Amino acid sequence: MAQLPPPPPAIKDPEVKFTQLFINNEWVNSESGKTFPTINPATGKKICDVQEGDKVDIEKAVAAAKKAFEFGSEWRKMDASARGVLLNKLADLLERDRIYIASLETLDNGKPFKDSFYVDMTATIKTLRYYAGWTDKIQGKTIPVDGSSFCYTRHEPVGVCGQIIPWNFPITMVSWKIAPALACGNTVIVKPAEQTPLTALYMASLIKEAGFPPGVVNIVPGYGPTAGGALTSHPDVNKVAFTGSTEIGQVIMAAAAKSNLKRVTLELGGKSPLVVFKDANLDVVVEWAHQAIFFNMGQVCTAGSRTYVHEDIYDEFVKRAVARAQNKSIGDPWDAKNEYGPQVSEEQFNKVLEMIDSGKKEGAKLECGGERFGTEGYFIQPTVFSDVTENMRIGKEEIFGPVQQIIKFKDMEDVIARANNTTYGLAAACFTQDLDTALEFSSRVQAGSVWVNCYNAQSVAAPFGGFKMSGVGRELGEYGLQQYTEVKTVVIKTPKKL
Ligand code: TXE
Repeated sequence: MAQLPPPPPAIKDPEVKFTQLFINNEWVNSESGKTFPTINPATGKKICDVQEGDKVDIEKAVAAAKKAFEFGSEWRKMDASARGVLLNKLADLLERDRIYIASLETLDNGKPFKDSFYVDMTATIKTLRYYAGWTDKIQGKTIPVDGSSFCYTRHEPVGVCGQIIPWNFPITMVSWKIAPALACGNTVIVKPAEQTPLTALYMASLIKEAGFPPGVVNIVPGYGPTAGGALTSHPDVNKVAFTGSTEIGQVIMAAAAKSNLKRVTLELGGKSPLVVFKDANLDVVVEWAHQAIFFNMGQVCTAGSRTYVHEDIYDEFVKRAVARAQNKSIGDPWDAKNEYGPQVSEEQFNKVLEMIDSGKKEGAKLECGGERFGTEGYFIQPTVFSDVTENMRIGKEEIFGPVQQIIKFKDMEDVIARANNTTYGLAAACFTQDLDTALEFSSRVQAGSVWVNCYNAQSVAAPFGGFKMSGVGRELGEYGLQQYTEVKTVVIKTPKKL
């Protein structure tokens, strides 16, 4: 974990420039005239009102996206390499406005400015550039079928894609969704999370500035059951990509099945095990395990929220983990000395405090934290529980907050059985000096990503997604492209065997 230099000065009161719906490269009000407020979680005060998209607005956006996708349209005629140029141009514009966008993200989401600037913006820009490079490398095959025929495959865009994203990495999630979709030549309608719509809307202005044709990208803020629901059940939407809770993932898959069997990719929740074997180097592991759960105030789908520690080193690990959590600087997200800001919303704040309460009631040992921090905004003290077992709610449910659960284990058999005894399967990690232990754990654990002697080691070039109820399909990397193409087989009769 490299130490980053201090970020440049933030814009602490960034002007909100866009609050309307972005449809067909135009800014429009919602048909109903309704708006909804977006809140600064560091203060609990309203930032501004945003136009509230609903079914009829989604219908307009879908019509625009469908038109932009028609055969012979500007987008369909565009060379694949030119799509790459546009994606790179968008990345350039994000670089240009990086301080402003990172500031807007911190205002709307509450995450420390240094994280918005370094982590979120870096990931966003890299994702766009990575997929910009793929646009003219998406290739089919020629296949030696029997008989006198020439057979080849084309990897064609799926069509109109609905993309529904959460609030924990708002702008990064927009890039994860739109970059592979556009690289493959699709058109999209993005519905940002209602808690954090502002950076997605600003990005819409850059999409227009970059020169994407009208209707290729539409961004419609609104609530889940209304705007989101309309997108998932629309018959002209060919694919839906969603990141959010497992519960809503199931709703989305059902809506997709019922409407038109649209393609579905889901990136859902987790309860990821981080396993510390007894030969691990405690000097570094305590920090990895700490970051694994406390990064982004615990609001990470891959959060290492079950910390399994071998019984021989358990007490020492707990002591050090508690000392590290107590040492955390928390508060004003604009202040670069703070590692940690508020939870995103009052709802999430209450949910996390309720989970902490359940841990206390169900007999886990509260080592530190457990309460609200300060008197304004949605801050929660870094919280550590020891003596946690998987029959407690904090041992099995996703908390999505700054709450570390430390669980004791005996040996490989014990920890593998317990790590896998969950409906989730997003990520897992182990810390050990022994290669055989690392290899055995990596192959037996049921998770889409496994990290050895590190955590959250994600890269845009490597696939990401969940086993079991943590998701369907993979995002990022070359695998991420498969979710945005249909494979077409073309067979041409030839007069001779060629
Ligand atoms: O998620 P939702 P919420 C988990 C985390 C968190 C819990 C609830 O445990 O505490 O989910 O958070 C849209 N049809 N994650 O309520 O509801 C919604 O508007 C279509 C994990 O915020 O899943 C938003 O844009 N769309 C996660 C998005 O879905 C609907 C990140 C996510 O909201 C909809 C966030 C519907 N019926 C929360 N209902 C991760 N995997 O990283 C809601 N939405």
